[in-house]
Amino acid sequence: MSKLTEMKSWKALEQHFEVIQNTHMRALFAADPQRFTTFSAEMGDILLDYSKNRITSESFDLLMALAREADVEGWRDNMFAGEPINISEYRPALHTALRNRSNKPVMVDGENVMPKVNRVLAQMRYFSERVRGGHWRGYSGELITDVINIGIGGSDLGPHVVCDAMKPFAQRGMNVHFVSNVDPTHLTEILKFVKPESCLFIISSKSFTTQETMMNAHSAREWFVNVTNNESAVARHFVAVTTNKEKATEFGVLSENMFEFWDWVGGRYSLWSAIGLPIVLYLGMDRFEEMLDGAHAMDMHFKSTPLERNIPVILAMLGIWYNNFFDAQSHAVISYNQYLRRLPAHLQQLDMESNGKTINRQGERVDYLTGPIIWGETGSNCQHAFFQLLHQGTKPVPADFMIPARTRNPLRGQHRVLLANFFAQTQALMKGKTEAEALAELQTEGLSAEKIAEVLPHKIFEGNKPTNSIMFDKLDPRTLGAILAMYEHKVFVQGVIWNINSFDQWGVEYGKKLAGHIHDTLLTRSVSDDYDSSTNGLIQHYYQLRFGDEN
Ligand code: G6Q
Repeated sequence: MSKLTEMKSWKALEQHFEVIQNTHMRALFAADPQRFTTFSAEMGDILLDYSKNRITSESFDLLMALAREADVEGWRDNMFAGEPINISEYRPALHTALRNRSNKPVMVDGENVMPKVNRVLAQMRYFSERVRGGHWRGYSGELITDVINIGIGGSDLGPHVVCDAMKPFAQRGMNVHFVSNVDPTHLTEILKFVKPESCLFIISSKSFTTQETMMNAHSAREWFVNVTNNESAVARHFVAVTTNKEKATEFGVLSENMFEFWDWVGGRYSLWSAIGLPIVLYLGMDRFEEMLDGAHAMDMHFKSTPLERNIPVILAMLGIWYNNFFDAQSHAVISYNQYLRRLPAHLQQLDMESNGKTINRQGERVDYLTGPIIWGETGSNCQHAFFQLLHQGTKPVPADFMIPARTRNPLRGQHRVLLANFFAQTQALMKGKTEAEALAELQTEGLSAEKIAEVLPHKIFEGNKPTNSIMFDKLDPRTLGAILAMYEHKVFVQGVIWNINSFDQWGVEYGKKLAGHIHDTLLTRSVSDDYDSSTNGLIQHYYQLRFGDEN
């Protein structure tokens, strides 16, 4: 494969960009009344309208040519086939096998992994039915009412976004909590409101060595034993999700209460595995399987739909267009759905941990931009905050807007107002407001000519701000599964184009080691010649604040 910037389609896109950068979407819509039909795609009940993008049919064809030239189809097939595409960790990336509802064999090193995937799913069903049905109780016979997941990063963000989003499907009387931060406040504030007798702790850690998770797990265990004065009840109230059985045993988890997953499941792609256990306890296994079904449907769409109608591919290539040709530094995700308020946090990890890379697959430094900064909030809240920058700021921010057609909570027509805002914002971002339109508006307000001249420049909106609109019927487990899988594949396609490995995370691994030495320094209340003067100055300042003269 030739270098990205030397590809034929890349060069053609560079030339095409010179024309398009001066074209306004208003003109494109005026020229083609069929633009919505031309530039929209569907999968199940998910509609993607990408007509409000700075593209023509020629731009779209060139982007698809780039996807072909970079061999997106070949890489996609290799991923599904279990090839070791995670080249720096020598392993496949097989989150698709976790939701392979067809149950067709998926081979890793000559072994079909589907029997073990199914075995853990069956274990999750059995365990969750016992807990939810009141057969598995706390040591004193109380029903389990509070599931507390202790995990961080991939062992937290995925299940957390799903549990939040699927709240209407939760079992009555069952609460779920997520503890991730090593800041003791996180755990403490949760433990204040629960009783150990009715709590079930899930220690979720692929490695079972992550500092934050292990600190929180040991503190929770200590709290449990202190309050109950019953060490032998730990095994009944602590279960583990991990690839490291040995460490989980050392902690005191019984082997029958361990839920396994495998090194070919990356942390940020793991919510479909046993890491989804809090989801299952909160919603039930049937709902979890519906979510797997939705994700599998998106997998099949991604695997077999021609690139031109393939939703993850389209989203990915539009992202490449803005990232690499318009120099957009970020991408916003705005969901007009309160249940999806944690989606940006999950997508931040998924996207930025996967594609925040500078070195290509051949070990060389890339000379083009890779993964964007992902951010976002729920609408309509953010209209009253950062939308000012989207409308009139100097930075281009392409955005995905997302909304269900129907709400689960009909209240005095409020959802219709939400929809109106959704439509109005994407329309305004596309159209903008011309000087003539702004002038006409001001004139109707009866301002003096002098005042109008003063204020007019501030009332003009350039428009031409690209958005994707994603609409679905109702937010349910199936649709949520499909949406999450859609973003996973989008990120994968972009990684292929940028010729990077989207499945390692050495920056995160580095972070896991960094604090160790400094923690030893803090324990001995010393400073170190190894540190720079800023770090030593800050540490001394901390000692002064914390210990004062006693230091
Ligand atoms: C995800 C990352 C990272 C990881 C956490 C937790 O892809 O690898 O976010 O999930 O650091 O790791 P453990 O599950 O091993 O505790």
